[in-house]
Amino acid sequence: MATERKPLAERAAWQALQKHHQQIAGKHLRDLFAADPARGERYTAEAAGIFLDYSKNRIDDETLKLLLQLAEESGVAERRDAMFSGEKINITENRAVLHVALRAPKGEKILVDGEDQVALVHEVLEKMAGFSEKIRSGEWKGYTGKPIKNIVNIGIGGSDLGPVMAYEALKHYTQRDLTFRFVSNVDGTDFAEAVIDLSADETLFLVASKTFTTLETMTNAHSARTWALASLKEDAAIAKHFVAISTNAKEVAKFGIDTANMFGFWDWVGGRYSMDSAIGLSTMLAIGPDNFYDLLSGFHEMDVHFKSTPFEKNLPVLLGLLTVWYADFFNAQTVAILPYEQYLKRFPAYLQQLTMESNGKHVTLEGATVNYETGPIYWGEPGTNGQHSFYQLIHQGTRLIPCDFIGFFKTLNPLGRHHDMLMANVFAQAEALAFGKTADQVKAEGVPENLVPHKVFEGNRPSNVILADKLTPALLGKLVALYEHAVFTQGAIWNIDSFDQWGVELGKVLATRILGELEAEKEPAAGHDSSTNALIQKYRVSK
Ligand code: G6Q
Repeated sequence: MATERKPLAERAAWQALQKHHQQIAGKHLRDLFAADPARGERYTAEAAGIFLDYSKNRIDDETLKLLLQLAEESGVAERRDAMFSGEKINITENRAVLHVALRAPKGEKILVDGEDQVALVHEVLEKMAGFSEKIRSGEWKGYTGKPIKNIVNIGIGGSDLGPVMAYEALKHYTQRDLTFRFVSNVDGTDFAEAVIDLSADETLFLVASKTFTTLETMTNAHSARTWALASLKEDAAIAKHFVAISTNAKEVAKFGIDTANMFGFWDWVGGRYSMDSAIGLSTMLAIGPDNFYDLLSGFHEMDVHFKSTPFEKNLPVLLGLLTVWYADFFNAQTVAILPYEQYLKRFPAYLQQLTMESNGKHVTLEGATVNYETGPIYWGEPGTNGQHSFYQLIHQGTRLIPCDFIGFFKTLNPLGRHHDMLMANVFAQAEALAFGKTADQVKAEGVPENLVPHKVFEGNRPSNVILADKLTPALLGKLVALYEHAVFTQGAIWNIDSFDQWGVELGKVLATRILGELEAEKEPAAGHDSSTNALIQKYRVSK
């Protein structure tokens, strides 16, 4: 698929965007709206039940034309098609990137090395569904004959963030007599607090690890086994209280989990793209197989939209291009994700991994150092809480922070006027950021002269407003896929490998040597820099 392309900064559209930026940077959203009364309706797009208003961005028709031309010159469509057809586009790991196969309907075919992956996906889904039914109905009994009441997912990174986020997001749909806990950190407190009020004979551990070698997860899994055996006594109990989610059957068996109780996935599922694979077993246990299938169908609907819709109406492409616009031309360093939906409280944290692990790269696919900015920092909190903390800086600070507001027409918990109030805040915040308040407006309110500068809001701060009917399993799938493909679009333009994570791999090996030094009986040789040596020494004498 690799067509020779000019380096990004030499592409015609890129250079035209640089010139165009100089003109538009001086324009205020107030003027752009005044000049085009239909702007608020024109700069919108809708697909799969998700409505995107991107009119409050610092763009005009020329910007859009050039950004779309950039996508074209960068081969976004070709790269997308290569992904969907199972090509090994994760070149540094020589792997296909096929999370889209995880939600492809039964009967569709996607081949990798000649083998249809969709059929494999559905085999695992059916196994997960059978298992979930048994746990949810109480048919599956623990070692002492009691049904399972508590489910503890042990995993980290991609094997934790998706499951946690989905559990919180879909809590409304969960079976409430099951308790879910998630243990990720190697800090013993995480495990200790997760099981403090659980009894082992009613608890099931899901050990979720693609590699089954991750230090944190394996340490927690071993502690879980010790904890469970302290009351269940017999090794034979493990089979009733532990299942594995992994690609590594050998290590699973070594740990002592019967591989009949293993739910598999494949090397083409990246950790941060795995919440809809077997890694989502906790989600399926919580919401049930039917809802899980709905989640997958939502993902798939967005995949189809991304694959088949012209770019000017393509939600992930538009979202991705706008991020490139601010990151590379306005030098914006961050993007704020602001869901006005309490159930989405972990969504910003989830997106942090998806976006930053994918596009936090400094070399191109060919290994050349980039001469442009790549992935921005993603962060956020649910509204309205954020309004009472960090929004101040977004409104009146010196930095440009593009925001994504996410809201719903309907709430899952109707309560008096709460939902209208919540949504009034979405619209008001986006409006205030865009239009601000001039000195004249402030003066007209009778504000004393000396306070006027403090009460002026410059405005011209961009945002997207993303709206949908209500938060359902399908909607969550659409929303996640929307961002997955926006990240893909960015990565394709930046010409980076969005699917490797060498920075994470580094972390996995770094601590091992020092751990030995912290635990050694004999004083270790001072083999590090003077700071690290002194820190190790201080810890050894103080622990
Ligand atoms: C995700 C990363 C990383 C990974 C964790 C857990 O894309 O690769 O976050 O998910 O390091 O890895 P295991 O699932 O192999 O334990």
